[in-house]
Amino acid sequence: MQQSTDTEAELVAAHLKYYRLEIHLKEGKDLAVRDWSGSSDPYVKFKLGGKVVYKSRIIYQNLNPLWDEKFQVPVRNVNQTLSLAVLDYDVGPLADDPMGRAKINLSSLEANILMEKKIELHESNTSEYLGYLMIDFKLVAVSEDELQNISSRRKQQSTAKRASVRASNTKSQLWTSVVTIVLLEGKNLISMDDNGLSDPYVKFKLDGEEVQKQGTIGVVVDSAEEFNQFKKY
Ligand SMILES: [Ca+2]
Ligand SMILES: [Ca+2]
Repeated sequence: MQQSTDTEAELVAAHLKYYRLEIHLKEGKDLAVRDWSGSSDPYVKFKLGGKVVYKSRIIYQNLNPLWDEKFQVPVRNVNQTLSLAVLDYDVGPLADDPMGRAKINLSSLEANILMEKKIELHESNTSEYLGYLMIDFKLVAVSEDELQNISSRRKQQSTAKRASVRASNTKSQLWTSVVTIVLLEGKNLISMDDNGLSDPYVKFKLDGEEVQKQGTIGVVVDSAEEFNQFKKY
């Protein structure tokens, strides 16, 4: 009887040789200042096997951000390191400022038990205190089928996310491309007509395409001297 139970347990163990890593990114504390404002816009990037497996949302202007984000990562091999980096989101072409990183050896996590961890952040080129993150981890043994399911669910989610990011980018393009131009005045323009004056107008082009043609406008002349100069043309 005992022997048959052992065999069953062995069968189950052999069947469940993969894992799903449940991660609950809770919060950050005492994070580093990376903006002129005296604060930062932190987000966390998780990598497994050199691939980014999750990016948290950005919490603007906050050194004690509350993320409260949960996600799952399929794990084929438990002898891997999960690395995470906290970054300060900045507008512009330059890379976001590093705010500290950390590594978690997956084999150090006990399977099927919720591990609440305080992750101290560090950066190799500085001894500056960078604060810490509070993260819960749970490594759950799963079958290959379950692992496949998690992978395909994640793919669907990231496709949906990309589509919604694309949609919101289109929306923001419509709005960020509105430029208000106030045409104030022209000075010292050239006379082109027989009467020594001109009937000036201004064309605006964007990417070679005419977007607005201003009709005849009045030329502002501030002084008699300027008017005389104007007449000389
Ligand atoms: Ca910055
Ligand atoms: Ca920033």
